[in-house]
Amino acid sequence: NIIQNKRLEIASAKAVKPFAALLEEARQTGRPGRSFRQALERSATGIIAEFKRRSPSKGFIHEGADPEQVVPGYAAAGAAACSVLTDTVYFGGSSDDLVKARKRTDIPLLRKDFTIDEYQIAQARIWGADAILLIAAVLTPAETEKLSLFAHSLGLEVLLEIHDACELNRLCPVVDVVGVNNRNLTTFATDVRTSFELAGRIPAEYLRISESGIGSPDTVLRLREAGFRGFLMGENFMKEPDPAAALRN
Ligand code: IGP
Repeated sequence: NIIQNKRLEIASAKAVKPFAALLEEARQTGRPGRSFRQALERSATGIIAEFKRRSPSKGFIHEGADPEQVVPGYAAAGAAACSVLTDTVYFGGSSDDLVKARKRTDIPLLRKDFTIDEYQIAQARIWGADAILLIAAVLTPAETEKLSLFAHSLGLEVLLEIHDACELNRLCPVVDVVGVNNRNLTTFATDVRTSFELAGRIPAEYLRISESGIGSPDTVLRLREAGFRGFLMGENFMKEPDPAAALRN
């Protein structure tokens, strides 16, 4: 499965470059950190536009898309921040996509991957991310806190993703943003009702975002009324020949 594969990927990366060396490099990557949370607070749109070539549920979405064109296009079209998939096996992304996106834009970038190890967080810093994703469903509360603190030590913010009420107990003060994933992880079906149901149960000190299956301005409006300040949208834009134009319009 995805997580087992991640463990193997991390182990082979460590064999090439040990963690200590990577960490040293990450610490020397001098770059003013952009706040993902603040960008959402200050944005008129709250849109987090995602660069995603394919997905396990949909297969190919836009295999040949160019991050150097799409990501700055998203920014120009008003995205508050962008999310870039770096998983290769399931999502067709890579470190290269994030590095290229970083070269072309100044808005905050989220490294979208299945983060289970500090190693990936140091990589994210080197590749130019401002924030990382932690998925409550695959981490213990202790791991969530440990990885969050490590991210902060490198100047990165943390998006914690939950997808049902059972995971509400994972919220810990060290996370910066809480995302409700509308995708059912077993069936892969999306239903924005998940966000409406969980909205009121997430304490107000967390900035809330809604993720997946958002496809219309009307849905964004209703989610905003329910208290969400960010809207993570991928397929809705990436399925178009010109993803940035799809956001612009
Ligand atoms: C975007 P959509 O339905 O707009 O393409 O969804 C994003 O929420 C989705 O890609 C996502 C995801 C994830 C991908 C949410 N959580 C975790 C990989 C890993």
